[in-house]
Amino acid sequence: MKPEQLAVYFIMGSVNAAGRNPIEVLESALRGGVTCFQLREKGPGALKGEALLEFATACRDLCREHGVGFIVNDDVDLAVHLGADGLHVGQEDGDIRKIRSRIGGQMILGVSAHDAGEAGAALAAGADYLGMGPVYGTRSKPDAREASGTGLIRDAHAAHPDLPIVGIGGIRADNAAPVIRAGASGVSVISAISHASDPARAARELHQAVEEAIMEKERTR
Ligand code: FQP
Ligand code: MG
Repeated sequence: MKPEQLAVYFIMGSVNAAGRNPIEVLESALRGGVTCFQLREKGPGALKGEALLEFATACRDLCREHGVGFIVNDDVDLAVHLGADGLHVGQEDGDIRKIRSRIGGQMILGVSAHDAGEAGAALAAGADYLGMGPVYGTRSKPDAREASGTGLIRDAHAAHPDLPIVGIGGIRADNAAPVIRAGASGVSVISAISHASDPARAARELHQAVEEAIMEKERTR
């Protein structure tokens, strides 16, 4: 995968849209310039069965229209069924090698990692990118670990410079730059876009912050 795809990585499920139509929130985020989307249908009120399939299909089609990667969280069967561009799994979601063999070599595989050891193991098992965090505090994931800051990204990037990393957890436009400086290719957000009064604008501001940080990094290299 191209690391640029991770620049502004939006994650959302139907329950994250702050009472609005989630498809409209996604549409707005895509218009604002998110570079990747993960469907994470999870928590109280999450869609299941036919309703999930219908919602997921609408998300996939919208992402396709905008030429943005569509990644499914956790659900291998759903990812395969929809012909998603990718799948994201965490350390508790099963054996990464087995998952890689189920989705085949073409589909993007993202893996959550919390230290350089998990990063190396994920790479060896076939991960295309890592999600690392929570960088700052988060309220979007009740079972999230303690905020880790940018140090873990720095360590994992130093150990595996060719493995793209996206930072996650409490990231907004005004605190995104240190994540990029630490070596991440992008930032991943749920609430910074899905709860924003203007999701397109929130996406645009994140995009600008990430682009500026990347250019700064290239200048000082
Ligand atoms: N990083 C990313 C990404 N996406 C995620 N969903 C996670 C980390 C968290 O399995 P996990 O993955 O630890 O928890 P959950 O399945 O509840 O999300 F890199 F894509 F930003
Ligand atoms: Mg998971």
